[in-house]
Amino acid sequence: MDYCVSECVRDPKCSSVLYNSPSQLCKLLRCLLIPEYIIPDTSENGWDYHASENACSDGWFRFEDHCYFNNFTGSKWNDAQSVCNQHGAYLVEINSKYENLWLDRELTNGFYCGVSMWHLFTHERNRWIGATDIVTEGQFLWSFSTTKLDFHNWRNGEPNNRRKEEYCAVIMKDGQWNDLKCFCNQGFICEKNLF
Ligand SMILES: [Ca+2]
Ligand SMILES: [Ca+2]
Repeated sequence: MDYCVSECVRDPKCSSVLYNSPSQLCKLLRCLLIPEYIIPDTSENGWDYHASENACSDGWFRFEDHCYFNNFTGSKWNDAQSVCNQHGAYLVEINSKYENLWLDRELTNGFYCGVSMWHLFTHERNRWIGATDIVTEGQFLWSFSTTKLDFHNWRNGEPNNRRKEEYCAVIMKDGQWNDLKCFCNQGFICEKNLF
């Protein structure tokens, strides 16, 4: 277990570990497991669990120095922003292809700590992100930072402002972005600083 924990300390993306003493298998995880998400196999088959001190709080995923929360159930874009604010966070602002890739792999494809969580999905796999052009059509801004997009990953032909009523952006299940009507219900991703 000590070896496993020190591996986690060395890895900036590691938040917790699962260690199996019979097989000496060590799994580094990118978030803290919350009890109801721990897969049934783990504790029963000799797996020990250890949480890092430099981890995001329960249910939040760590990527570099930020923590992310994945909402499955769906809200309007404004309500999603409010929920994030209540947690001291904001709708995710995706600043690089690495952040986009990580979000796609960890949060939009149904994995939690690298474990498939499809059974928990109650909503389609779009996630609201913090980009909107509600202020000036065609000029997307990050709503929390009020800055122009420093990175984008629009799907071909997007943003298309379909029917002239699409002002809020989602990241889709393939990691590409689309603009949608802000008042439709979508899942969303909150982001905040780890430290
Ligand atoms: Ca970010
Ligand atoms: Ca669109």
